Amino acid sequence: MNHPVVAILMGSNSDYPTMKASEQVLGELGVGFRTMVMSAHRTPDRVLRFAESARQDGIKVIIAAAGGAAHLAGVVAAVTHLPVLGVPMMSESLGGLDSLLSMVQMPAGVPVGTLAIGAPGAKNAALFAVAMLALSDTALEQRLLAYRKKQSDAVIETPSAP
Ligand code: RP5
Repeated sequence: MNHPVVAILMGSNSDYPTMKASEQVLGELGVGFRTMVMSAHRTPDRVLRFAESARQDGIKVIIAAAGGAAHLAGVVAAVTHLPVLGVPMMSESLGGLDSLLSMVQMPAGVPVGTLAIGAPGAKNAALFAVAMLALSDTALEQRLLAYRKKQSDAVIETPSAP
C-alpha cells in the first residue's frame, strides 16, 4: 500500500457507504489514503489532533464528508492550510441541502472546495484530489489521463434498444 497522501474523513460511520466511492477511485488510481471517522461536535479533540499533524504526517489533500450542520470540513480547514474538499452527505430531513449549504458557504479566507451531494461528490472529490496530486507526479498524471480516456470510450455514441 502506498504511503497515505489523501485523508478521507467522515463525521459518522453512517457516511461510510457513500464515501467508499472516494476509496474506490483512489485505490484504482494507485493513490495511498487513510480513512477515519471523526466528528467536529462529538470528537472535536480528535479532529484537532488530526488537523494539526496532517501536514507532517505526509497528508497532501483532505476529503471531509459530513451531513446536517456539516462543519467538519470547515473546522479542519480552519486548522490546516492543506487543501480540504468537502462532500455533503444526504440527510433525511432536507435531502442534503443542509449539508451542502453548511459546507459551501464558508466565509472568505478559509476555503472548503465543496463537491456535489452524496456519491457523485465522493467520487469527484477523489478525482479532484488526484488532479491536484498529478500536477507534481507524472506517473499519476498518466494514470489519470488513461482513466479519463476509458471513461470517454465508455460513452456509447449510438444508443441501441435495451
Ligand atoms: C454528521 O451527522 C455525520 O457526518 C452524518 O452524516 C450525520 C448523521 O450522523 P449519525 O447520526 O448517523 O451518526 O455528523
